[in-house]
Amino acid sequence: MSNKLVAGNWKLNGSLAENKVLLDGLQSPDGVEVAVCVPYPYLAQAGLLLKGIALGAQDVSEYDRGAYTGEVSASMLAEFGCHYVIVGHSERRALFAESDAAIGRKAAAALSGRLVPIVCIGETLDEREAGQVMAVVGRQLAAVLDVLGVEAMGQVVLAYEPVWAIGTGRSASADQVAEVHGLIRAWLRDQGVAADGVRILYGGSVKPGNAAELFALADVDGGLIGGASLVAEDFMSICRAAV
Ligand code: G2H
Repeated sequence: MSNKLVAGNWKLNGSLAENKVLLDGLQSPDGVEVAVCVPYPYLAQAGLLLKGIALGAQDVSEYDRGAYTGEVSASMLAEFGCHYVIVGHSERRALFAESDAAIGRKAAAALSGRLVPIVCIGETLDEREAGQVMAVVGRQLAAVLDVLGVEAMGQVVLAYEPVWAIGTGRSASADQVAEVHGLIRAWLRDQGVAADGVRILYGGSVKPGNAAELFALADVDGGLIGGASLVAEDFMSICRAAV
């Protein structure tokens, strides 16, 4: 497996002035790949200021061109220097009614536009308490696999983000993360995907204080970082924990 990947997800945060302070404070430590996924209007600014850090977006259209008001295509993101795009974040699933099938189509559109999709999967607290973690995660993965096929599925990055751990300050425990990441890798292998090459990130209240423990787990290949990616010192501390 290549170096771990630590990706910041700024969500709906930032301004030109705030971004400059944050971006000027980022450097990629040796031995880890760092990315930041910024709101669309800030792609150009981030592209200019980032050095040795990959650029990403937070969503992409399933369409490439045409009468789709408000949409942004993978080829447009690639023109702005994006390498990654987050697809199917739970906030998009829950607040913007994105279906499993649409997320599969977005992942395919990203790959067609030569972007690497970071596909988010994860269960709600009710689903976890009902013992349905892998039923839910497996259903979300299967929808993407259906669209991509086995070979392309090996090219995506996955982010396991239990919904109950997102932005709550309550990360999943190391045992919970280790169990689900292992099950995801086994699921991929069972489908014939080259599972060992798929990066599986953990996301959900990763902070400087818990990053090293989570990144040390066998099937954790990095992290998707929300709130803590908005403070350069915290984000850099998390990135160093992935070396
Ligand atoms: C999960 C994560 C980033 P946070 O959404 O995708 O956010 O680290 O704030 O929980």
